[in-house]
Amino acid sequence: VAERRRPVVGLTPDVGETAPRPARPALPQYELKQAYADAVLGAGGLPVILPYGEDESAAAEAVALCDAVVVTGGAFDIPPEAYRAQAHRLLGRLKPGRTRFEQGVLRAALEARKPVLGVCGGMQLLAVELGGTLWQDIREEVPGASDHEQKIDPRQPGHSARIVSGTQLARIVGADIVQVNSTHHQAVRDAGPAVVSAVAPDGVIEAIELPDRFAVGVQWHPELMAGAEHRALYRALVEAARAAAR
Ligand SMILES: [Mn+2]
Repeated sequence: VAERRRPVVGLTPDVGETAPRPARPALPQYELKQAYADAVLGAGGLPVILPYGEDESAAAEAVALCDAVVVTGGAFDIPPEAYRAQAHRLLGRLKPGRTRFEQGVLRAALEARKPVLGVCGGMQLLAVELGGTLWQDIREEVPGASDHEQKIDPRQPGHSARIVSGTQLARIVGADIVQVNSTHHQAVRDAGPAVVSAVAPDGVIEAIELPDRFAVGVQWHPELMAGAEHRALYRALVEAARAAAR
C-alpha cells in the first residue's frame, strides 16, 4: 500500500580506500558513517546509499529513485573554483569525483523540488550550488572566530548556535539556542539566495535554508547528537519526503 511505504532517502557516501596488505593493493571504497542511515531509519525513512555515477545524468537518475536526499560531510574541501575563488594556502584535500557527483545530486534534487538536507560539507556544497561562497579556513580568514574543529568526541557539543526566529529550522528544532558539535575548518561565507537560519557565537554561519521548500543545510552533524532537537531534523526531512512522494 503506497501510503505505508517508507520514503526513500538517498545518502551520498564518502570515498576512501581499503587497507593495503601484501599482494592486496589498496582499492577505492565507499564509506558512510552508520549514524546517517540510523538517523533516517529512526525518523521513519528508508536510507539508500548512492554510489557516484560517472556523468550528471546518473546523479539525476539516482535522485529520481529517491523521495529526498542527504548530502553528507567528510574530511575534504570543496574546490574554490566552484565559487569563483582562488585556492587559499590552507585549503585542504579535495575529492573532485565526489564533489562532481554531489553537485549533480543537489542540482537534480533542487530542480525536482525534492527535500534536501546538507550536513557539514553538504551544507557548504548546497550554499555553493545556490551561488554562495565559502571561507576556506575559518581560523585564518575569520577574525575572532573560535576553533570549529573540536578536539572532543563529536557526539558531544562543541559550541552553541543561535537559531534565527521565523525560519523553518526554528520551527523544526523548537528552540532559540541549540548545542552543536563542530568538526569543520571551512564555513559558508555568503549564503547566496539562501536564508541564514543559525549562527555560532563568533558569527560563523551554522545553518541555511531556502525559504520556499525543504532545502536545509546544517554545519553540525545532527545524526551524531542524542537530543530530540537533533533527531527532529531527520524527522522533518522524512516528513517532507513523505509529503513530496504523495
Ligand atoms: Mn561550528
